[in-house]
Amino acid sequence: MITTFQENSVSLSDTDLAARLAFAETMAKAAGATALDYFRRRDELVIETKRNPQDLVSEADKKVEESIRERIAASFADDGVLGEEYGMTPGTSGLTWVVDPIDGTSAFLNGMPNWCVSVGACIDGEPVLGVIVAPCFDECYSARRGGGATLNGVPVRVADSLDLRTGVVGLGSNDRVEPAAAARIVESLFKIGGTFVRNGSGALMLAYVAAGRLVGYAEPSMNAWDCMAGYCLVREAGGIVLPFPQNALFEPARVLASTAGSYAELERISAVSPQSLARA
Ligand code: LIP
Repeated sequence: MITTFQENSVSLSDTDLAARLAFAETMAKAAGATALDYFRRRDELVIETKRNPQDLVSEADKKVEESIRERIAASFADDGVLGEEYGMTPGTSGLTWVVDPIDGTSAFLNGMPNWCVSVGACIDGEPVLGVIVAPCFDECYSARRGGGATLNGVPVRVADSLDLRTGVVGLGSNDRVEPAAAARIVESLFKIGGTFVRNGSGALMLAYVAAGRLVGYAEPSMNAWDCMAGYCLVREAGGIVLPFPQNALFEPARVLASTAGSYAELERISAVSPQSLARA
């Protein structure tokens, strides 16, 4: 069955998306190799801070995003691109790539392996492609809408047999969230007998939800480039996600993803008031 996603009077067929997925996998793996080279030379990197001393960026982030943008421009010049380091470049094809060149920058710059290259793509704000490459683990998570999700080419599915008491939840938070609100999420999870991990890469933890390693992921305020690839992966692996605001890819928003069985409870546990957001 040929599925066509109508958007902005431009239709992208299954075949179109499959071609972009193959391109995205090659591109993300090449970007991952570049990032890994920087990772091995990280002591040479000039590190800058953004919003605060925990919000870091280096030449590696910028050069990897530049390499991704060059490849997209060479192959799909009419596509739009939204990247963490260089913002929005509008396109006319109806598809926008949503890219975090190095997600888990803090882990990366502190010499830890839990970082990844996250390449998503949206049509009308809806994720239709997702590739997450974790070079230190030699893992490539990949999905397109309607095509299922894979890890290194092997199909994956969310952990339907687990719940918040038997599985592990990924949590994220940062300076945009009132500390007490973030702590309440942890407290609520512990109170029901759950537990959590936070590895600093929301994209990689969303990939872990798709692969059945985490039962869910929640973060009160996260950027589109951190979550769009992971959202496509989780949906295609049989999970549920909280849709990202379609016309507000520039603004951080609440992110939630899990198995169908745990979604309602994780939504309740991880809810925070609007007053506890946007501190920065
Ligand atoms: C990170 C996100 C993570 C969030 C961190 C940071 P970065 O992205 O993946 O979910 O909690 O504060 O924003 O900055 O490493 O690309």
